[in-house]
Amino acid sequence: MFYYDGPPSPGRRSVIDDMAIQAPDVNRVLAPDGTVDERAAPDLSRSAVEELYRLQVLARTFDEKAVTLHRQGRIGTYAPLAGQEAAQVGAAYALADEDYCFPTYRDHAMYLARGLDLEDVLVYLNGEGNYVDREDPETLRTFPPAIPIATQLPHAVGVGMAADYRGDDCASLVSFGDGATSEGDFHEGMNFAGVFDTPTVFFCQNNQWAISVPRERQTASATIAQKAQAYGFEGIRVDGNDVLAVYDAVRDALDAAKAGEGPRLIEAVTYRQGAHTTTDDPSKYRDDEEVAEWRKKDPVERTREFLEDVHGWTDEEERDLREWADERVVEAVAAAGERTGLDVDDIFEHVYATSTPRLGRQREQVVDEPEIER
Ligand SMILES: Cc1ncc(C[n+]2csc(CCOP(=O)(O)OP(=O)(O)O)c2C)c(N)n1
Repeated sequence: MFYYDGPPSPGRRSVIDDMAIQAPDVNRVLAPDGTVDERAAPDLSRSAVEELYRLQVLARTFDEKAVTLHRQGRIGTYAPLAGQEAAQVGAAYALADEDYCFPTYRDHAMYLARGLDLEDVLVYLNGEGNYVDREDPETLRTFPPAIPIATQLPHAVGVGMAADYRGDDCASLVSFGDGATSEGDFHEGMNFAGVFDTPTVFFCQNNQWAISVPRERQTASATIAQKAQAYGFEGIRVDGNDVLAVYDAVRDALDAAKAGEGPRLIEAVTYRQGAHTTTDDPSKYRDDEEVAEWRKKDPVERTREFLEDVHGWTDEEERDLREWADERVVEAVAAAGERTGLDVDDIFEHVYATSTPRLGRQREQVVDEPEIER
Protein backbone atom coordinates (compact mmCIF):
# COMPACT_ATOMS: atom_id res chain seq x y z
CA MET A 1 0.00 0.00 0.00
CA PHE A 2 1.39 3.43 -0.93
CA TYR A 3 0.61 6.43 1.25
CA TYR A 4 1.18 9.98 0.10
CA ASP A 5 3.34 11.67 2.72
CA GLY A 6 4.40 15.01 1.32
CA PRO A 7 5.84 16.49 -1.83
CA PRO A 8 7.05 14.00 -4.43
CA SER A 9 10.49 12.56 -3.72
CA PRO A 10 13.09 12.69 -6.53
CA GLY A 11 12.38 8.98 -7.09
CA ARG A 12 8.68 9.49 -7.66
CA ARG A 13 9.32 12.54 -9.77
CA SER A 14 11.16 10.29 -12.23
CA VAL A 15 7.85 8.54 -12.97
CA ILE A 16 6.49 11.87 -14.12
CA ASP A 17 9.62 12.44 -16.23
CA ASP A 18 8.99 9.08 -17.91
CA MET A 19 5.48 10.24 -18.75
CA ALA A 20 6.93 13.42 -20.20
CA ILE A 21 8.78 11.31 -22.74
CA GLN A 22 5.42 10.15 -24.04
CA ALA A 23 4.10 13.70 -24.25
CA PRO A 24 4.25 14.87 -27.85
CA ASP A 25 6.18 17.95 -28.95
CA VAL A 26 4.40 21.14 -29.79
CA ASN A 27 2.98 21.18 -33.34
CA ARG A 28 3.84 24.38 -35.15
CA VAL A 29 3.58 25.91 -38.62
CA LEU A 30 4.58 29.54 -38.01
CA ALA A 31 7.77 29.86 -35.95
CA PRO A 32 8.19 32.94 -33.73
CA ASP A 33 11.08 34.10 -35.96
CA GLY A 34 8.69 34.30 -38.90
CA THR A 35 9.82 31.15 -40.70
CA VAL A 36 7.19 28.75 -41.98
CA ASP A 37 7.13 24.97 -42.05
CA GLU A 38 5.56 24.60 -45.48
CA ARG A 39 5.05 20.84 -45.11
CA ALA A 40 2.97 21.33 -41.97
CA ALA A 41 0.93 24.26 -43.30
CA PRO A 42 -2.76 23.42 -43.79
CA ASP A 43 -4.11 23.86 -47.28
CA LEU A 44 -5.79 27.25 -46.85
CA SER A 45 -6.35 29.86 -49.54
CA ARG A 46 -5.13 33.45 -49.17
CA SER A 47 -8.66 34.58 -48.41
CA ALA A 48 -9.01 31.98 -45.63
CA VAL A 49 -5.76 33.11 -43.99
CA GLU A 50 -6.89 36.72 -44.44
CA GLU A 51 -10.10 35.83 -42.60
CA LEU A 52 -8.11 34.24 -39.76
CA TYR A 53 -6.06 37.43 -39.54
CA ARG A 54 -9.07 39.74 -39.85
CA LEU A 55 -10.81 38.00 -36.95
CA GLN A 56 -7.70 38.23 -34.78
CA VAL A 57 -7.27 41.95 -35.50
CA LEU A 58 -10.95 42.57 -34.77
CA ALA A 59 -10.63 40.61 -31.52
CA ARG A 60 -7.51 42.55 -30.45
CA THR A 61 -9.14 45.90 -31.29
CA PHE A 62 -12.29 44.90 -29.41
CA ASP A 63 -10.25 43.68 -26.44
CA GLU A 64 -8.37 46.96 -26.07
CA LYS A 65 -11.65 48.89 -26.26
CA ALA A 66 -13.38 46.63 -23.73
CA VAL A 67 -10.65 47.24 -21.15
CA THR A 68 -11.15 51.01 -21.65
CA LEU A 69 -14.93 50.69 -21.41
CA HIS A 70 -14.55 48.92 -18.07
CA ARG A 71 -12.23 51.68 -16.83
CA GLN A 72 -14.96 54.18 -17.77
CA GLY A 73 -17.58 52.18 -15.87
CA ARG A 74 -19.48 51.40 -19.07
CA ILE A 75 -19.23 47.59 -18.85
CA GLY A 76 -18.81 45.15 -15.98
CA THR A 77 -15.73 43.10 -15.17
CA TYR A 78 -14.00 42.02 -18.36
CA ALA A 79 -11.62 39.10 -18.98
CA PRO A 80 -9.03 40.20 -21.58
CA LEU A 81 -8.04 37.77 -24.31
CA ALA A 82 -4.91 39.50 -25.70
CA GLY A 83 -2.32 36.87 -26.59
CA GLN A 84 -4.91 34.15 -27.13
CA GLU A 85 -6.38 35.37 -30.44
CA ALA A 86 -4.81 32.63 -32.56
CA ALA A 87 -5.95 29.87 -30.22
CA GLN A 88 -9.53 31.12 -30.10
CA VAL A 89 -9.91 32.09 -33.75
CA GLY A 90 -8.06 29.02 -35.08
CA ALA A 91 -10.23 26.65 -33.04
CA ALA A 92 -13.59 28.29 -33.76
CA TYR A 93 -12.79 28.68 -37.46
CA ALA A 94 -12.27 24.92 -37.75
CA LEU A 95 -15.85 24.27 -36.61
CA ALA A 96 -18.63 23.56 -39.08
CA ASP A 97 -21.90 25.46 -38.58
CA GLU A 98 -23.60 22.35 -37.22
CA ASP A 99 -20.86 21.63 -34.64
CA TYR A 100 -21.38 22.64 -31.02
CA CYS A 101 -19.08 25.13 -29.28
CA PHE A 102 -18.74 25.73 -25.53
CA PRO A 103 -16.66 28.86 -24.84
CA THR A 104 -15.58 30.43 -21.52
CA TYR A 105 -15.73 33.98 -20.18
CA ARG A 106 -12.42 34.80 -21.98
CA ASP A 107 -13.38 33.44 -25.39
CA HIS A 108 -14.79 36.62 -26.98
CA ALA A 109 -12.85 35.89 -30.18
CA MET A 110 -14.52 32.49 -30.43
CA TYR A 111 -17.89 34.24 -30.54
CA LEU A 112 -16.68 36.58 -33.28
CA ALA A 113 -15.34 33.64 -35.28
CA ARG A 114 -18.67 31.85 -34.81
CA GLY A 115 -20.38 34.81 -36.48
CA LEU A 116 -21.78 36.63 -33.45
CA ASP A 117 -22.04 40.41 -33.76
CA LEU A 118 -19.59 42.52 -31.78
CA GLU A 119 -22.62 44.39 -30.53
CA ASP A 120 -24.09 41.23 -29.02
CA VAL A 121 -20.84 40.37 -27.28
CA LEU A 122 -20.81 43.87 -25.78
CA VAL A 123 -24.44 43.72 -24.74
CA TYR A 124 -23.71 40.52 -22.87
CA LEU A 125 -20.78 42.18 -21.11
CA ASN A 126 -23.10 45.03 -20.24
CA GLY A 127 -25.24 42.68 -18.22
CA GLU A 128 -28.09 42.02 -20.64
CA GLY A 129 -26.80 38.58 -21.42
CA ASN A 130 -29.45 37.72 -23.93
CA TYR A 131 -27.58 37.16 -27.15
CA VAL A 132 -28.54 33.53 -27.12
CA ASP A 133 -32.08 32.96 -28.32
CA ARG A 134 -33.07 30.01 -26.18
CA GLU A 135 -36.05 29.23 -28.37
CA ASP A 136 -33.80 28.69 -31.36
CA PRO A 137 -31.83 25.44 -31.16
CA GLU A 138 -29.58 26.58 -34.03
CA THR A 139 -28.27 29.58 -32.05
CA LEU A 140 -27.62 27.26 -29.14
CA ARG A 141 -24.92 25.54 -31.13
CA THR A 142 -22.71 28.25 -29.60
CA PHE A 143 -23.39 28.15 -25.88
CA PRO A 144 -23.27 31.13 -23.50
CA PRO A 145 -19.88 31.54 -21.79
CA ALA A 146 -19.22 29.28 -18.82
CA ILE A 147 -18.20 31.30 -15.77
CA PRO A 148 -17.93 28.41 -13.27
CA ILE A 149 -14.68 26.68 -14.10
CA ALA A 150 -15.00 23.39 -16.05
CA THR A 151 -18.77 22.92 -15.68
CA GLN A 152 -19.10 23.15 -19.46
CA LEU A 153 -17.03 19.99 -20.04
CA PRO A 154 -19.66 17.41 -19.04
CA HIS A 155 -22.27 19.51 -20.90
CA ALA A 156 -20.20 19.38 -24.09
CA VAL A 157 -19.68 15.63 -23.72
CA GLY A 158 -23.42 15.08 -23.21
CA VAL A 159 -24.44 17.27 -26.12
CA GLY A 160 -22.01 15.49 -28.44
CA MET A 161 -23.27 12.14 -27.23
CA ALA A 162 -26.90 13.16 -27.82
CA ALA A 163 -26.07 14.32 -31.35
CA ASP A 164 -24.37 11.00 -31.96
CA TYR A 165 -27.46 9.06 -30.78
CA ARG A 166 -29.58 11.09 -33.18
CA GLY A 167 -27.18 10.27 -35.99
CA ASP A 168 -26.21 13.93 -36.57
CA ASP A 169 -22.93 14.44 -38.35
CA CYS A 170 -21.42 16.88 -35.88
CA ALA A 171 -18.94 17.16 -33.04
CA SER A 172 -18.68 19.26 -29.91
CA LEU A 173 -15.73 21.48 -28.99
CA VAL A 174 -15.24 22.64 -25.43
CA SER A 175 -12.80 25.37 -24.46
CA PHE A 176 -11.22 25.73 -21.01
CA GLY A 177 -8.05 26.93 -19.29
CA ASP A 178 -5.16 25.12 -17.61
CA GLY A 179 -6.75 25.84 -14.22
CA ALA A 180 -9.87 23.92 -15.24
CA THR A 181 -7.86 20.70 -15.42
CA SER A 182 -7.79 20.59 -11.61
CA GLU A 183 -11.59 20.48 -11.38
CA GLY A 184 -13.61 17.31 -10.92
CA ASP A 185 -15.75 18.25 -13.91
CA PHE A 186 -12.67 18.05 -16.16
CA HIS A 187 -11.92 14.49 -15.06
CA GLU A 188 -15.57 13.41 -15.17
CA GLY A 189 -16.00 14.83 -18.66
CA MET A 190 -12.76 13.27 -19.93
CA ASN A 191 -13.56 9.91 -18.36
CA PHE A 192 -17.07 9.78 -19.76
CA ALA A 193 -15.85 10.81 -23.21
CA GLY A 194 -13.18 8.10 -23.18
CA VAL A 195 -15.52 5.36 -22.00
CA PHE A 196 -18.33 6.23 -24.42
CA ASP A 197 -16.14 7.40 -27.32
CA THR A 198 -18.03 10.64 -27.65
CA PRO A 199 -17.37 13.10 -30.53
CA THR A 200 -15.72 15.69 -28.26
CA VAL A 201 -12.74 17.95 -28.82
CA PHE A 202 -11.35 19.12 -25.46
CA PHE A 203 -9.59 22.39 -26.26
CA CYS A 204 -7.39 23.60 -23.41
CA GLN A 205 -5.90 27.07 -23.74
CA ASN A 206 -2.88 26.68 -21.51
CA ASN A 207 -2.19 30.40 -21.01
CA GLN A 208 0.32 29.62 -18.21
CA TRP A 209 -1.73 31.20 -15.40
CA ALA A 210 -4.98 30.56 -13.55
CA ILE A 211 -5.36 34.00 -11.99
CA SER A 212 -2.17 34.00 -9.82
CA VAL A 213 -1.49 30.25 -9.94
CA PRO A 214 1.27 29.38 -12.44
CA ARG A 215 0.98 26.31 -14.64
CA GLU A 216 3.72 24.50 -12.60
CA ARG A 217 1.60 24.76 -9.44
CA GLN A 218 -1.54 23.63 -11.23
CA THR A 219 -0.36 20.12 -12.08
CA ALA A 220 2.76 17.99 -11.67
CA SER A 221 2.13 16.48 -15.13
CA ALA A 222 4.81 17.56 -17.57
CA THR A 223 2.13 18.54 -20.08
CA ILE A 224 -1.63 18.90 -20.05
CA ALA A 225 -1.93 16.92 -23.30
CA GLN A 226 -0.63 13.75 -21.65
CA LYS A 227 -3.61 13.67 -19.28
CA ALA A 228 -5.60 12.23 -22.19
CA GLN A 229 -3.55 9.03 -21.97
CA ALA A 230 -5.11 8.25 -18.59
CA TYR A 231 -8.56 8.34 -20.20
CA GLY A 232 -7.64 6.21 -23.18
CA PHE A 233 -7.48 8.74 -25.98
CA GLU A 234 -5.01 10.95 -27.76
CA GLY A 235 -3.71 14.25 -26.43
CA ILE A 236 -1.69 16.60 -28.57
CA ARG A 237 0.17 19.85 -27.93
CA VAL A 238 -0.01 22.66 -30.39
CA ASP A 239 1.59 26.10 -30.48
CA GLY A 240 -1.43 28.15 -29.43
CA ASN A 241 0.06 31.35 -30.87
CA ASP A 242 0.15 29.80 -34.32
CA VAL A 243 -3.27 30.16 -35.90
CA LEU A 244 -2.53 27.71 -38.72
CA ALA A 245 -1.30 24.98 -36.38
CA VAL A 246 -4.32 25.43 -34.09
CA TYR A 247 -6.73 25.35 -37.02
CA ASP A 248 -5.05 22.22 -38.38
CA ALA A 249 -5.06 20.36 -35.06
CA VAL A 250 -8.68 21.21 -34.26
CA ARG A 251 -9.90 20.43 -37.77
CA ASP A 252 -8.17 17.08 -37.63
CA ALA A 253 -9.66 16.28 -34.22
CA LEU A 254 -13.16 17.31 -35.37
CA ASP A 255 -12.87 15.14 -38.50
CA ALA A 256 -11.73 12.19 -36.38
CA ALA A 257 -14.59 12.72 -33.91
CA LYS A 258 -17.12 12.80 -36.75
CA ALA A 259 -15.58 9.66 -38.27
CA GLY A 260 -16.38 7.81 -35.03
CA GLU A 261 -12.82 7.82 -33.69
CA GLY A 262 -13.85 9.33 -30.36
CA PRO A 263 -12.53 12.29 -28.36
CA ARG A 264 -9.21 14.12 -28.42
CA LEU A 265 -7.54 16.58 -26.04
CA ILE A 266 -5.68 19.52 -27.57
CA GLU A 267 -3.37 21.60 -25.39
CA ALA A 268 -2.85 24.97 -27.08
CA VAL A 269 0.28 26.44 -25.49
CA THR A 270 -0.28 30.19 -25.30
CA TYR A 271 -0.07 33.16 -22.94
CA ARG A 272 -2.43 35.62 -21.31
CA GLN A 273 -0.72 38.94 -22.05
CA GLY A 274 -3.09 41.04 -19.95
CA ALA A 275 -4.66 40.78 -16.51
CA HIS A 276 -6.87 37.85 -15.51
CA THR A 277 -9.76 40.33 -15.47
CA THR A 278 -10.05 44.10 -15.24
CA THR A 279 -10.17 43.66 -11.44
CA ASP A 280 -6.80 41.85 -11.29
CA ASP A 281 -3.26 43.26 -11.04
CA PRO A 282 -0.84 40.69 -12.53
CA SER A 283 2.24 42.72 -11.54
CA LYS A 284 1.65 41.30 -8.03
CA TYR A 285 2.50 37.77 -9.15
CA ARG A 286 4.48 37.74 -12.43
CA ASP A 287 7.54 39.44 -13.96
CA ASP A 288 7.48 41.98 -16.74
CA GLU A 289 10.29 40.00 -18.41
CA GLU A 290 8.06 36.95 -18.75
CA VAL A 291 5.34 39.03 -20.41
CA ALA A 292 7.93 40.66 -22.70
CA GLU A 293 9.25 37.24 -23.78
CA TRP A 294 5.77 36.07 -24.74
CA ARG A 295 4.97 39.31 -26.54
CA LYS A 296 7.78 38.37 -28.94
CA LYS A 297 5.60 35.39 -29.92
CA ASP A 298 2.52 37.55 -30.42
CA PRO A 299 -0.04 35.58 -32.46
CA VAL A 300 -1.47 38.52 -34.40
CA GLU A 301 1.98 39.72 -35.49
CA ARG A 302 2.93 36.21 -36.49
CA THR A 303 -0.08 35.83 -38.76
CA ARG A 304 0.62 39.20 -40.38
CA GLU A 305 4.23 38.17 -41.10
CA PHE A 306 2.96 34.98 -42.71
CA LEU A 307 0.49 36.91 -44.86
CA GLU A 308 3.22 39.33 -45.94
CA ASP A 309 5.83 36.67 -46.70
CA VAL A 310 3.65 34.05 -48.34
CA HIS A 311 0.68 35.98 -49.71
CA GLY A 312 2.12 39.42 -50.44
CA TRP A 313 -0.06 41.26 -47.90
CA THR A 314 0.51 44.99 -48.47
CA ASP A 315 0.77 48.00 -46.14
CA GLU A 316 -2.35 49.39 -47.73
CA GLU A 317 -4.33 46.24 -46.99
CA GLU A 318 -3.04 46.41 -43.43
CA ARG A 319 -4.14 50.04 -43.06
CA ASP A 320 -7.58 49.29 -44.49
CA LEU A 321 -8.06 46.35 -42.15
CA ARG A 322 -7.08 48.36 -39.06
CA GLU A 323 -9.45 51.17 -40.08
CA TRP A 324 -12.25 48.69 -40.67
CA ALA A 325 -11.69 47.07 -37.24
CA ASP A 326 -11.66 50.46 -35.48
CA GLU A 327 -14.90 51.44 -37.23
CA ARG A 328 -16.60 48.15 -36.43
CA VAL A 329 -15.76 48.54 -32.74
CA VAL A 330 -16.93 52.17 -32.61
CA GLU A 331 -20.22 51.20 -34.32
CA ALA A 332 -20.75 48.26 -31.97
CA VAL A 333 -20.14 50.40 -28.86
CA ALA A 334 -22.65 52.98 -30.12
CA ALA A 335 -25.25 50.33 -30.99
CA ALA A 336 -24.82 48.53 -27.66
CA GLY A 337 -25.29 51.87 -25.88
CA GLU A 338 -28.76 52.16 -27.45
CA ARG A 339 -29.96 48.90 -25.95
CA THR A 340 -32.34 49.27 -23.05
CA GLY A 341 -30.61 46.92 -20.67
CA LEU A 342 -31.85 44.27 -18.32
CA ASP A 343 -35.19 44.19 -16.59
CA VAL A 344 -35.01 43.08 -12.94
CA ASP A 345 -37.55 40.41 -13.79
CA ASP A 346 -35.12 38.87 -16.27
CA ILE A 347 -32.84 37.49 -13.58
CA PHE A 348 -35.58 35.02 -12.64
CA GLU A 349 -35.93 33.75 -16.20
CA HIS A 350 -34.11 30.69 -17.52
CA VAL A 351 -33.00 29.42 -14.11
CA TYR A 352 -35.37 26.44 -14.31
CA ALA A 353 -37.69 25.31 -17.11
CA THR A 354 -40.51 25.60 -14.53
CA SER A 355 -39.88 28.06 -11.74
CA THR A 356 -39.80 26.83 -8.13
CA PRO A 357 -42.01 28.21 -5.29
CA ARG A 358 -38.93 29.60 -3.55
CA LEU A 359 -37.81 31.46 -6.68
CA GLY A 360 -41.39 32.66 -7.13
CA ARG A 361 -41.38 34.17 -3.62
CA GLN A 362 -38.04 35.87 -4.29
CA ARG A 363 -39.38 37.28 -7.53
CA GLU A 364 -42.44 38.68 -5.77
CA GLN A 365 -40.25 40.37 -3.21
CA VAL A 366 -37.95 41.96 -5.75
CA VAL A 367 -40.36 42.74 -8.58
CA ASP A 368 -43.86 43.01 -7.14
CA GLU A 369 -43.17 44.22 -3.62
CA PRO A 370 -39.73 45.82 -3.67
CA GLU A 371 -40.51 47.75 -0.49
CA ILE A 372 -40.41 44.50 1.56
CA GLU A 373 -37.25 44.41 3.63
CA ARG A 374 -35.02 41.54 2.60
C1 LIG B 1 -15.93 26.40 -9.92
C2 LIG B 1 -15.18 27.70 -9.85
N1 LIG B 1 -14.19 27.83 -8.93
C3 LIG B 1 -13.51 29.00 -8.86
C4 LIG B 1 -13.81 30.04 -9.70
C5 LIG B 1 -13.05 31.35 -9.62
N2 LIG B 1 -12.16 31.49 -10.79
C6 LIG B 1 -12.51 32.28 -11.82
S1 LIG B 1 -11.37 32.24 -13.04
C7 LIG B 1 -10.39 31.16 -12.21
C8 LIG B 1 -9.09 30.68 -12.82
C9 LIG B 1 -9.29 29.85 -14.04
O1 LIG B 1 -8.08 29.64 -14.69
P1 LIG B 1 -7.99 28.87 -16.04
O2 LIG B 1 -8.91 27.70 -16.03
O3 LIG B 1 -6.56 28.58 -16.30
O4 LIG B 1 -8.58 29.88 -17.13
P2 LIG B 1 -8.10 31.36 -17.50
O5 LIG B 1 -8.83 32.30 -16.59
O6 LIG B 1 -6.63 31.43 -17.36
O7 LIG B 1 -8.56 31.57 -18.90
C10 LIG B 1 -10.96 30.85 -10.98
C11 LIG B 1 -10.35 29.93 -10.00
C12 LIG B 1 -14.86 29.86 -10.62
N3 LIG B 1 -15.19 30.80 -11.50
N4 LIG B 1 -15.50 28.66 -10.68
